[in-house]
Amino acid sequence: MSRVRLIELRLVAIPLVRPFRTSMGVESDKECVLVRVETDESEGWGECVAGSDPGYSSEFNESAWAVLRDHLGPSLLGAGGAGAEDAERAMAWVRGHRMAKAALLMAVLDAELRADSVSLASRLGAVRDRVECGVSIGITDTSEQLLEQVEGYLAEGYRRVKLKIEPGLDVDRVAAVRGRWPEVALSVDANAAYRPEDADRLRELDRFGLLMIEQPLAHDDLYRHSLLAAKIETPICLDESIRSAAEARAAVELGACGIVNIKQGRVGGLLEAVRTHDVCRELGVPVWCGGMLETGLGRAANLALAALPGFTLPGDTSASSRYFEDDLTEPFLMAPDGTMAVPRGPGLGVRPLPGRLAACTRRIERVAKKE
Ligand code: NPG
Repeated sequence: MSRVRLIELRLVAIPLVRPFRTSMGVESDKECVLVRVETDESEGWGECVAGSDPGYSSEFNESAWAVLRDHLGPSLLGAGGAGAEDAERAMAWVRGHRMAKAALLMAVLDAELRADSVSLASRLGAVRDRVECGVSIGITDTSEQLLEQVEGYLAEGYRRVKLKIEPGLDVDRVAAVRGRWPEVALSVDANAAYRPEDADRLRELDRFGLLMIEQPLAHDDLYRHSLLAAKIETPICLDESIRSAAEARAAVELGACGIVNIKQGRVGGLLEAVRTHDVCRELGVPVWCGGMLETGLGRAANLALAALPGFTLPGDTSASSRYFEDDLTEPFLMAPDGTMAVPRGPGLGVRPLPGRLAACTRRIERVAKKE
């Protein structure tokens, strides 16, 4: 493909159908940075998974904007090569800022693949046309509200339900859901809300036959996850702690987790996500595709990734309607059997709808070339 000659950043905001509460706070709107690149032959779009504050990771929209505008973007515009691997290399000097890198890389891949008429799914090594969908449910005010939501999502066909938990809103909530649906594939996600001293409390979850408990302890504490894993029966899945294929290997070899959540943004992009998948596969560890309340752009990328062979558990790849009245792209629909089609058009296979994009855009800025 030809070189990237223009990079444009765009901040968009879309209301969520219902506020999403986790142990880190509440989100009512989805606000994120989109990246658009132009080459001589093509155009590509990327979505940054950072949120408006540095609660989930140290990155947030304004940090991503700044590093894309002042460092990553100019490095890419000044780089020699033209493909996605070249783009990855051109950005490698910047430490961290993985979500920002991932967004730019997604746009470069989209442009490259559109020019070549190849789908992202094929490029990454997808082996299936449909993926199994799970749904992640935020913390509710009452157990009744939680049961109501679970009931609605199960009626839609979701194949796995994940409940957000935090200390005090955990065992009873899980008991309520398990009591009503003894067979449903159920998991919990703590977003690092527990401390190592909470092991006894977490052990109480063992009786519910959960698929996994996700990220119970601090994001930077692999060692104590490994100690906790020896004390509880529920498999531990790591999310925030895994920022690269190398960290996935370390976590698994240390015994800190038996399952890995892969989010392309968290690990620095789709190529590193594939490498993370490959490492986990080699180590015999199942992976699944996490979600960051993405718009249709990021969702398309997640679906392509989730179609790789090691993704053996349903992902947080829910239908557009679970998040938005109106998505930025044509909506992603889930079939009643709880599966969703992997986009097969060139690149991401979707583009923002011009009217929706205009309505959601808050700010646009072009990246200037370094003098
Ligand atoms: O369906 O995209 C989705 C949401 C899945 O629970 C989900 N995401 O910790 O994994 C997470 C959580 C999250 C969402 C974290 C937004 C931070 C921001």
